[in-house]
Amino acid sequence: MSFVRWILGRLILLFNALFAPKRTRRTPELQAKLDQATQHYRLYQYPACPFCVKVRRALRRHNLNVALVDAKQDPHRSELQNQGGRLMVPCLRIDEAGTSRWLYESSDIIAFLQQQLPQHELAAK
Ligand SMILES: N[C@@H](CCC(=O)N[C@@H](CS)C(=O)NCC(=O)O)C(=O)O
Repeated sequence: MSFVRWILGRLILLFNALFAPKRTRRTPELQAKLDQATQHYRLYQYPACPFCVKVRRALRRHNLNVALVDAKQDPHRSELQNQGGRLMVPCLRIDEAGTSRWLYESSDIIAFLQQQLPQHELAAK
């Protein structure tokens, strides 16, 4: 069973690499502004998890530079479990005003990230 899961994981990674979405292009000033906001975010994920791939594809499509951490490795694994409250990926850690917010659910993470985009880009989607 774990072998089948491993094969499926490799297939997901292969298709993801073959059909990678095109990155949104924006001015350096606008990109720098977004990079400033996203430097406070960190995505806890597993490389071959389909829900994580979904979020990583959205990050790429929207050209958002968010640090990725492998939640299988410590200290990330225990941070996610103890501070986030659940060992489930993907989870977006949002560090703001001295506190961390832990956002689970791939669709909610993508919706949150889209809210950070400039209005004109959202209108074009
Ligand atoms: N509905 C969730 C599903 C996420 C999910 O099932 N992730 C798996 C890895 S592929 C997981 O972390 N499972 C552990 C658990 O559910 O406790 C989403 O869309 O993000």
